[in-house]
Amino acid sequence: MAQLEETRSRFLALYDILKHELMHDADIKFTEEMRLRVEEILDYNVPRGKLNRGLAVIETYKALKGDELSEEEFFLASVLGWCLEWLQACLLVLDDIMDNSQTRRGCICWYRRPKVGLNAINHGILLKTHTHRIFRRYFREKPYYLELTELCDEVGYQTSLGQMLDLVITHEGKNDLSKYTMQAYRRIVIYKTSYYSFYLPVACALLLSGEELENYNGIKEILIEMGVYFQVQDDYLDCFGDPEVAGKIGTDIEDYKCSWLIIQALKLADDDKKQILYENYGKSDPISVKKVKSLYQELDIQGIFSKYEAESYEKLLSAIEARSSSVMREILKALLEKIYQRKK
Ligand code: DMA
Ligand code: MG
Ligand code: MG
Ligand code: MG
Repeated sequence: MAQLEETRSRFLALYDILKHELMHDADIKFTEEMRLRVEEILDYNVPRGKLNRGLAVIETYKALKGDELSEEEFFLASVLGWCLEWLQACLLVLDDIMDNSQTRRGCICWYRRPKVGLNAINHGILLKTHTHRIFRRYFREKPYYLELTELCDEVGYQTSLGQMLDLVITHEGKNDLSKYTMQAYRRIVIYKTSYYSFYLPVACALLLSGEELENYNGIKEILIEMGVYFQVQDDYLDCFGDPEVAGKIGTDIEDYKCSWLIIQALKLADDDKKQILYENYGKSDPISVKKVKSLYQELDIQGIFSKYEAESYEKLLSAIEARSSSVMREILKALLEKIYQRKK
């Protein structure tokens, strides 16, 4: 644990360097005002999260090397880790606008800040372009540069499609809640969450180690399933988590989201209860939201989630144990342990 804390603080220290470089980019004629604005956008949105994805690049790379990293290796893995955190910042800034969210990481959402509003759309794009800029600066000469940029483009594309699906099905669900099936759900969350949250950090570490991604398709499947489990937890916490701990106030019921919880509730509800769901799901008034939550409680959705959580954990663990490489088993287990029974 102490080692992880040390990694985290070394990782955090590099944030300031990357930020400074972006703010003093010789190719751009920055004014002091521009610099300050960029700094404000970055400080608010990039380094204040759990940093799971960024740290996963370093931890995975370390495990693949089987040895302590040199200064140079740690630095490069951290730069790559920060690129994933920059990407995450971009996705969250935009996601909060689309989901009409109130808070993120314990503070008001960026787009709700004074003088931000829909400028946040451009800030999201800016954050994404920063990742390209950092890549170019640090990885251009590396043999894996092309693969790395193509990987990130691919995963960015998949995530956008996932977000598109998330919003499209929400629209369809408004007319017909029966569109909310586990099959539809899996498609959405694999695209919107699994690829960028679980596959991407590990794939980045593999490329950094000089590995070919095509040799790791079995690992990819496990990471995708881990992402599904992670998003089910996210949906659970949206309704039953503590906003103080999670740092965000749930909006899934109000937003008519195809959440894991509503899918389970629809499966269990009799006609009367279904009627209540049809009448109250997707409404923003607190009474309707409360009715949906009470119904979840009546149907013991919390109990069903606990069972799902235990089963998913066991399933993932046995898929991991079945891998032949002990290094890969350790990497995957570490990722799973980090999210098992998470509260934020
Ligand atoms: C998150 O889905 C997906 C992306 C790509 C950010 P979500 O809206 O459930 O996330 P959150 O609960 O963090 O707003
Ligand atoms: Mg959201
Ligand atoms: Mg969303
Ligand atoms: Mg959510």
